[in-house]
Amino acid sequence: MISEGQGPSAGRRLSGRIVAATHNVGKLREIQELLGLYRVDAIGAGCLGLNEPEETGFTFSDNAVLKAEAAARAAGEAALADDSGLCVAALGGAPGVHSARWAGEARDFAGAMARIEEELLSAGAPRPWRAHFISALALAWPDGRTDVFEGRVDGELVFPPRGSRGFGYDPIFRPDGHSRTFGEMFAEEKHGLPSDGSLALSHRARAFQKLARRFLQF
Ligand code: ITT
Repeated sequence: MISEGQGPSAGRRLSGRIVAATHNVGKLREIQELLGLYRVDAIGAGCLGLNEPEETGFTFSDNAVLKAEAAARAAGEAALADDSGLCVAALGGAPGVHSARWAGEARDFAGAMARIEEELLSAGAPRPWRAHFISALALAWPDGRTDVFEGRVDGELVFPPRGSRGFGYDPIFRPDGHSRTFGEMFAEEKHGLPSDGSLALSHRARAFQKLARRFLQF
């Protein structure tokens, strides 16, 4: 049963440890940082020897659910998956759910970022080049229930890429209201989680805030 962040959840709390259903080390680090704030440990799917399921969904949520449920079934414990990507307005939302695929087997994100710039230039897209990141977090419980939370952050693309922090497309994404790219920010700045509960910065931290409100406590 999939719940879009609503419905009966009385008494459910995440604590102790959870499987992070990802093989992406940059993402795993961010998930560990976010859950660590609540003293929950996240163990990567790779460390447990879990396979990477094929991402056959058409939406971020579909793929997040597919990954979380496969890991929860295989591990017999709660699993959290993130499906995310960069959507470029002038490219009709590409690379979107294909963000990882644009970097190929070699995970060549320099090449993927260069391809985005080339496609924008050859389309004659007027600047600023608007884009957003989306993160869908799916939390699959061992009893078959799955909860999904989405976060989004809007901004502009900058070329050449700036900064070497973060991962993936971070060096070309400058979130609205900021002068630096995600690639130039330290992890805490990219998460941008305020202590007063107001809106976080990154797409992943925004999705995580919704999850935390439901299932985590200090
Ligand atoms: P898993 O499926 O194992 O989690 P993946 O890298 O294949 O790893 P996705 O299918 O969700 O993950 O692909 C999302 C891609 O979008 C990811 O590889 C990054 O390149 C990019 N991306 C997502 N979030 C990002 C972020 O916060 N900063 C930079 N790039 C990001």
